[in-house]
Amino acid sequence: MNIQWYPGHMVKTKKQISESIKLIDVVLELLDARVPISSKNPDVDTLIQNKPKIILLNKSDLADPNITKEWIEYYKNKGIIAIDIDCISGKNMNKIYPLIKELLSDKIERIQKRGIVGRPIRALVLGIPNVGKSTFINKISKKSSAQTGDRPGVTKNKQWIKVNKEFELLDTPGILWPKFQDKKVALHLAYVKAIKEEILDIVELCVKFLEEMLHTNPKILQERYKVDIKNDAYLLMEDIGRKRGCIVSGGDVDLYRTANIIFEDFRNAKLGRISLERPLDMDGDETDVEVKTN
Ligand SMILES: Nc1nc2c(ncn2[C@@H]2O[C@H](COP(=O)(O)OP(=O)(O)O)[C@@H](O)[C@H]2O)c(=O)[nH]1
Ligand SMILES: [Mg+2]
Repeated sequence: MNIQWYPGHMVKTKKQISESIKLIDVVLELLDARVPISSKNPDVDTLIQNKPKIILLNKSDLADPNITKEWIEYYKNKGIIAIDIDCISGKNMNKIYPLIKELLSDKIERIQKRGIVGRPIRALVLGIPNVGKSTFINKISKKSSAQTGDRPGVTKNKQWIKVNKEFELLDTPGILWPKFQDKKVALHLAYVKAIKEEILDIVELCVKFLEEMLHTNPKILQERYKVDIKNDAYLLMEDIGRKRGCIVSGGDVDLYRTANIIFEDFRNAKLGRISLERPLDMDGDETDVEVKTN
């Protein structure tokens, strides 16, 4: 199975991001809390140069909360601020601006000393496709529009979205393509649907997913699908399909339907809150996205 991206997009998007970087004070890097290694674009830190950054571990509602804690601790030890959020419920959304203020306290003080008033802090949201950039921007701005909407005389600049009177977001987030250093990164991104399924063989993908689950979380499969655990992921998938009534005429298992059911379950946390990557899977430093293969 070969998964490829289109490098043409990357050149354009990198240029856009470099141009946006000049306008902003802080970068909000969205990662998928279930796959913080794979959902990180390794070029981010070069692209953003020395701009302060906060990592937002999004979709934390789908991730294992204990592993998310490990990640926050991991970043903290590296001097990087990270926070778990969930753009559906809005969890921790109100902590973001206070964190930014803390991170930029020196800069804010400098600006104030120069007597400049009303200069908002401006942020850029960055992340790979499907990590939740649009949902994040909608959520954080909607929440605050109620607070700021009744203030007259606020000139609206289309390019910026007001979060509060001191804080704005660039309305077009930076889309970064993930980088596939190894096959596991590509697979993890496909499992969380960061890669379009049309370019993948979903049955083959599901066999891989079950192999990984057999390795890390076999009980979950047993409990959810009431199947006996066996080492052969393909046979296991057939069992799951049979249990779920995914049978075509002639009695064969409809593996395509089975794969769809299993991925739906995983992506909606019906298999529980599962994180596929932990800090101890990290090889090297934060900018290195290699995932250790089993
Ligand atoms: N469960 C869950 N789903 C989320 C969260 N944030 C975004 N999503 C979903 O992820 C999908 C992609 O989100 P979108 O904002 O379009 O991603 P973008 O491509 O980065 O702009 C959508 O179906 C969102 O509803 C979250 O925190 N939790
Ligand atoms: Mg979007």
